[in-house]
Amino acid sequence: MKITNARVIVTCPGRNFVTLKIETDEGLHGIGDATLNGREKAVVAYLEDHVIPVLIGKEANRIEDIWQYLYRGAYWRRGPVTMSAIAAVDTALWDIKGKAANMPVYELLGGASREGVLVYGHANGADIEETTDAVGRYIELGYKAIRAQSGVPGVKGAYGVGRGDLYYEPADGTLPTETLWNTSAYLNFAPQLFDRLRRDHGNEVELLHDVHHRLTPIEAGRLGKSLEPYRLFWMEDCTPAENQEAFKLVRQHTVTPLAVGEIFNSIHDCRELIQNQLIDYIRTTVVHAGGITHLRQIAALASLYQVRTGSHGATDLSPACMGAALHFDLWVPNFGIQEYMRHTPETDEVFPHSYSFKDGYLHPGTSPGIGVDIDETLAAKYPYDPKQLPVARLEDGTMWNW
Ligand code: CS2
Ligand code: MG
Repeated sequence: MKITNARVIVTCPGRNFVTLKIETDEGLHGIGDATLNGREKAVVAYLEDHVIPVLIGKEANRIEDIWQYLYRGAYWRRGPVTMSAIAAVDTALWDIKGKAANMPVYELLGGASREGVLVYGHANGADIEETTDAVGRYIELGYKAIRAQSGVPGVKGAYGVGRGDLYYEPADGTLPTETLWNTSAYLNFAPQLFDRLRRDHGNEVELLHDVHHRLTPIEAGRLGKSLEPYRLFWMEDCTPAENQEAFKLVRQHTVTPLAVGEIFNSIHDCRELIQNQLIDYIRTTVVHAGGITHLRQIAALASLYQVRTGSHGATDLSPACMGAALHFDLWVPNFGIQEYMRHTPETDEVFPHSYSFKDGYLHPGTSPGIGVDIDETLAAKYPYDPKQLPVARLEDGTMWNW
């Protein structure tokens, strides 16, 4: 089965998505997500200029060889743009292989290891009152695990206070919006938030929190310690991870479980974190970390150190990524949790899919392949709308991590 055609589809049904569609001489096609929030066109160019020309004529069955060709064969390795492009090819080829075998991708990987995929959604609000109400609404929807973010008194533009209840959209301007950050105010406030959430909602619901790279390692250690009484499922991205050793300092000071990895694109970004057991959950995703083929390697390494998966699944990852992720999650032995921010009804229409949510769990469905397709006619009705992620500064003007 040869690859006869491949093309990139850019659509904006509520937000921008980049999708690669690969077609074969046997009439089967597959799709893969290539969306990199705020950098969409860079991946489009990489795919169109450097990837698609070498795909035409290749054997669609040879997923591993094509992965190696695109990764090892290219002199310039790794990085979010390259790895998102490779991920899109990889996902589309797994989709095709599943369709050719008439099996859902989780069967090709080794079969289901569980009945459903535990997911968490985002509850957020401008203050504690709004956030606790939002957590209550998620509990009513059946969620067993909920990420809670709140505006911080005195901080203009705390991370994670999104627009809309079920979707999450931080990319909001043609130029980056400037937000302000105040670490002291945040560190004083965060324990108050979780104290209130435990008092209002009890101990059964799993609570998660995203620090979004805002703290230094010692500050992160202090936050983790101060949140211990509220038994978080995890504290995410507590400090930037370019220096993997930084997490040693955090780990020394707290037993709050640590999650990191949504911006990683390779096993080398997390190898030391995993091998030194500095984290509990690895958040690499199908779309930004080289597809199912590479995610499988990361998960295998993680399994040796009792690190479990907790893949990124914000609204800016398309349904094609979510579908592929759910096949992976249903199979992977060391599964932890899957992030699940919903898509708008317009997006769901553009990407018809077989996955479904019930009682806090998602299931990928049993359709052959990844169980997600793209309606190209509908997609064409939503033209690309350039949007950038915000930036953050300290109150004195110093650039900070968003
Ligand atoms: C966030 C992301 O979901 C998360 O944990 O950190 O939503 C992130 O802000 C966006 O995906 C950026 O595009
Ligand atoms: Mg995050």
